[in-house]
Amino acid sequence: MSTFSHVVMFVVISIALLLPMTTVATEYVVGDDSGWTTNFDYQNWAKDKQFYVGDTLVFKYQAGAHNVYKVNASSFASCTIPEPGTGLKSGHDVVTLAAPGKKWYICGVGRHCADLNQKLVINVQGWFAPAPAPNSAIKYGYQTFMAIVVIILAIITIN
Ligand SMILES: *[C@@H]1O[C@H](CO)[C@@H](O)[C@H](O)[C@H]1NC(C)=O
Ligand SMILES: [Cu+2]
Repeated sequence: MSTFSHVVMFVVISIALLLPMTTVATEYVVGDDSGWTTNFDYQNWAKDKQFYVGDTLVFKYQAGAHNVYKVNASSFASCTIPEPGTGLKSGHDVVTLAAPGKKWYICGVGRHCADLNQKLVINVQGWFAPAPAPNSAIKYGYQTFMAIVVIILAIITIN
């Protein structure tokens, strides 16, 4: 295998891996125009969305009025924040969904979580997660396509 084909393969693989992050990652403003607030149904907001690794959540609110704590399932159920003061509180908190799986977020102010429903749970899918919903077909198709291209290139360059 020549140095040239090594370089070509490196470039193609790099583009294949980086492109989805830059061009297909989706930014979700939690609650859309309502932002991060009390008495909003975040489960209803999340239910039709497909969250993927690399997507971002933006929690928008008036700084001081709310905050954002990433918690586990049991803390989510009981509305218990971890160490006070460790949450996000800028009023424009951007969270990158770095790993697949369930993610739980609650507001740690007063009883906003316990009494006023200010809590969000989402399920983040990896790029090769099985059975994507129809509206994620483009993202999923791209990854599959690039995986095939990389495999074919690898086979060609090895010979
Ligand atoms: C959930 O988080 C709380 C607070 O950080 C911690 O005390 C608890 O052990 C965790 N529970 C599980 C099941 O990980
Ligand atoms: Cu709040």
